[in-house]
Amino acid sequence: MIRGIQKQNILRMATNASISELQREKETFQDLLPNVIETLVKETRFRNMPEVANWTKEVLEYNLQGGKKTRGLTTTLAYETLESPENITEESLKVSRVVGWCVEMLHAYFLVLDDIMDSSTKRRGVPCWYHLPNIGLGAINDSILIHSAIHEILKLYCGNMPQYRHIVDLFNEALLYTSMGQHLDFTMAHRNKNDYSLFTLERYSSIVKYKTAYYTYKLPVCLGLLLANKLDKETHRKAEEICLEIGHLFQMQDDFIDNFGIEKVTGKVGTDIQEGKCSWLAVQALQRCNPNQKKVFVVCYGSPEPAHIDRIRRLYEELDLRSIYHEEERKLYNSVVEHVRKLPKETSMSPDLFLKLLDMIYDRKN
Ligand code: DMA
Ligand code: MG
Ligand code: MG
Ligand code: MG
Repeated sequence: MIRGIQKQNILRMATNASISELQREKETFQDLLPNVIETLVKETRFRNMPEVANWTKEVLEYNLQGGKKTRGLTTTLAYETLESPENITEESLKVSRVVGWCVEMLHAYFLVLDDIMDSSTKRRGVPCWYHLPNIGLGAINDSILIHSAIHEILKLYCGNMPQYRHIVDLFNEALLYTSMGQHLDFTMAHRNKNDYSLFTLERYSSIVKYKTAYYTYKLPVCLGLLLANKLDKETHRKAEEICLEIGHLFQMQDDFIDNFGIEKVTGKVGTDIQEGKCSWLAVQALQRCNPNQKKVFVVCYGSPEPAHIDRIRRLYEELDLRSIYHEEERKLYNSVVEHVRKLPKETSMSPDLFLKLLDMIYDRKN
């Protein structure tokens, strides 16, 4: 008993220590942003057109504000954990943070477009970029400016590294897979509203693998490997496997939060029900509906009517999807931990990195 309590306290202390470490890293990471943006404006090809450079600065400042910074922090954390200690310097850490900001920019690029596609109104507590009265469809080109900023920055900071080509390839892979996932996500939501036969777990898994897991976890973790000059294919393959599992968990949480989250905490307003998304909640509901509930689902899902949206929310409560979610979240967490523990010793992957990534998101509310 006493041993049990001690063990719990030690665990809690360890978690607290890494939480404050993470908080400190988040501040250091955040402090670097003005420097990255200034460099972009003054030292890349953006300087050829100061007017547009200054506009891009505004676009970046608005669309990079707030948020959890999961992807940027994962990049630095992966680098720090995977690099040999004797190679870690203030300069190498800074480069990993800059690359982390490039991942955050890729995220911002997708979000600007995603909010248009999902008819969202709020993001990180402020209006979506396209929703601002002076922006509108100009947001489409602004997203291209954000994307171009990534490659200008990468060239400036990493252009001379032997791994540069691999780094660019990894960003391109993330772009391809995410756009494939976003296509699936969008077309699944804009299909015949009487036929939900395609809303299966298999389909769900492939949507979230492509639209979220690659760019949210595989990209930053493998960037950490590349920055640490670890190019071994088998190591990258193993890392990808685990990253895709964590990414699946991450998007399942996002889908839960879309309906069950609190706007003040999430900073956004869910639209999955009215948009008719093939979300985790929709797939679970369809698996559990009786014939009457199925009729309700077919009539109300994907409709903008407030009464229809309310009815689906009630259906989710009737089906007890909250408890089913918490159980599933725990199950997925445990299965990733299990997988991580089985990592072969000879790869340079650190189980510790993945456990930290899992703890960063477990039971998240935003
Ligand atoms: C997120 O899906 C995927 C990308 C590529 C941004 P989502 O639309 O569920 O995200 P959010 O809930 O943040 O709008
Ligand atoms: Mg979306
Ligand atoms: Mg969205
Ligand atoms: Mg969502």
